[in-house]
Amino acid sequence: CRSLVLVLGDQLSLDLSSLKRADPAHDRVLMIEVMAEATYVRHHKKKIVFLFSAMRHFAEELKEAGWTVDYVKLNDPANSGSFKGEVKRACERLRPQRMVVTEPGEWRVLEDMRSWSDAFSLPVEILTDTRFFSTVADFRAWADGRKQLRMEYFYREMRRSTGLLMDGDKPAGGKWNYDADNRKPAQPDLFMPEPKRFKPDAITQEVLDLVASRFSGHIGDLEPFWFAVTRKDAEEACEHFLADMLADFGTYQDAMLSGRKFLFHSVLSAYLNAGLLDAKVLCRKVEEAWKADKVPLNAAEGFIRQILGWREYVRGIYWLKMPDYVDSNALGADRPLPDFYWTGQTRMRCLSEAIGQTLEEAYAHHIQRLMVTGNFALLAGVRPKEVHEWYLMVYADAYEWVEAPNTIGMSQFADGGLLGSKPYVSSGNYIDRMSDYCGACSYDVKQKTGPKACPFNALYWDFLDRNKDVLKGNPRLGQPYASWHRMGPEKQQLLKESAADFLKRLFEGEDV
Ligand code: FAD
Ligand code: DLZ
Ligand code: SF4
Repeated sequence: CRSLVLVLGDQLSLDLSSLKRADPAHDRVLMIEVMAEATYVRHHKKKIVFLFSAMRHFAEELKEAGWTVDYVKLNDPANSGSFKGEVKRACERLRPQRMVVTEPGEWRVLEDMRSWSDAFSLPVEILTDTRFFSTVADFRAWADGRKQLRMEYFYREMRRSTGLLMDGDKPAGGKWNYDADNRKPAQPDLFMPEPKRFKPDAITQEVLDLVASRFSGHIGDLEPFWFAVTRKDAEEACEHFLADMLADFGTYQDAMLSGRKFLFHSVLSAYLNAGLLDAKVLCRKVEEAWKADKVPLNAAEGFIRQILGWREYVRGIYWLKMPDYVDSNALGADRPLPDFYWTGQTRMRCLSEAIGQTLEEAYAHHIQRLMVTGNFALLAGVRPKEVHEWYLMVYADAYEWVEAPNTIGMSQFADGGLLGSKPYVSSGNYIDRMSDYCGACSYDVKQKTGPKACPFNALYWDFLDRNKDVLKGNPRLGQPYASWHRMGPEKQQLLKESAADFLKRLFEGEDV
């Protein structure tokens, strides 16, 4: 063939820049299921099923659109197990004049790709990923020379450049951000919507069997498997969200409820990140829904900010700071990840809920990731890289470009405040306010010290005290440090002893 177009597992879009550069009449598409990608961290079983099934369905979609696709399945006896090995075999088989690929989402894959031209003696063209609103170069230019990077300012630029929710050069409604109207706790409600679920078809069933036999040692429940694996179904899930959930998205964005795994969240991240949904189209649809008076502005703005703001911002930070970023450890945290992250078995109800549903669904919503599992790891002083690998492994939407900045930067403050202005830590009080977990917990959120006290309480103060050299100058932590000083040495000592006692029991493997 003339050009060989490699389409990666998270590039499942007909509008991909590499496909646009090629011609179905002369060129060939290569898609490969490889062991190395499924095991460089041992991904959740559901994540592997989702991706392999979505890849197989996308290959069918490409064929219907007139492309010739070379698809290598994981269990093909000749499969060499890595991208490089499979590209080598494809070059020998198809003798292309050149290769075309859209830039990958992970630094390690880009590094690998950069070696292919020499290794296989052919030009390898690596194209910009136009599925994002901004490019890696745009972000670098925006960041260049700034003393401090903050999402909010980047987001305003993005609103201006895209015109999304703009009224001329002013933000729609007069404010850039409507978070003051959001962040309400939710009440159990029988009529709360649920995300759209889909029945596995024959292709998905075959992948379920493959993953059951080849990845039995990986964590997570394989079934029930209900994710969309085709563009059509992902679009249906999206329409369902727009019609039934978006209106309350902003209001309950930070809420958590026992047994309500999704609340008013979209559960669209896995589809967006794999290419089944287009972020630009989705943001326009949300804007349309607001213009048609179907959803309030706080919901539309809150949702668009997550995608146009946060999603683009974290990607920019990733490419600005890799490869060192994932080794950041500004607070010198050096404890191992507690065992219960792999089982969900802990008496702390908030953690057993968040981890339990993660193992079941390969999904937890943002505030669970940030203020429950992330908060606990940060308070307990867990090595950021171990926390990072856990998040990369357990969520169906996790690729390093989006997961690492969220974990290393936003959640673990391991980059020392490059991505965000303060560490997201809280005592049990915050979790109690935003959820109904504490009422059913074996710990008492109101007690500060002693064996019955909510562990987040003493750990919170211990964290602040332990990291005071790095954190006490942070203007956003002025109030907590002032409260800590007002407590006086005796109370401080009790809190520190309580934290030390809990950490000792935790890492000695006692049932906490
Ligand atoms: P919704 O709440 O419905 O939000 C809508 C969309 O906004 C999401 O689908 C997502 O595309 C985008 N979004 C929201 N918050 C963020 C954010 N902080 N960064 C980037 N995009 C965002 N998101 C991932 O897509 N992959 C990850 O691997 C990932 N790892 C995370 C790790 C940690 C420690 C934390 C705190 C957050 C992480 N996030 C990650 C961000 C966020 O938690 C998820 O995007 C969100 O929970 C996905 O669920 P949803 O589709 O229901 O989101
Ligand atoms: C996550 C993943 C997995 C599990 N398997 C594959 C695969 O077999 N083939 C493939 O092309 N992509 C896979 N992926 C997604 C890649 O890891 C992803 O494309 C890179 O990490 C770049 O983001
Ligand atoms: Fe979590 Fe503490 Fe509440 Fe228990 S009491 S659910 S440990 S915050």
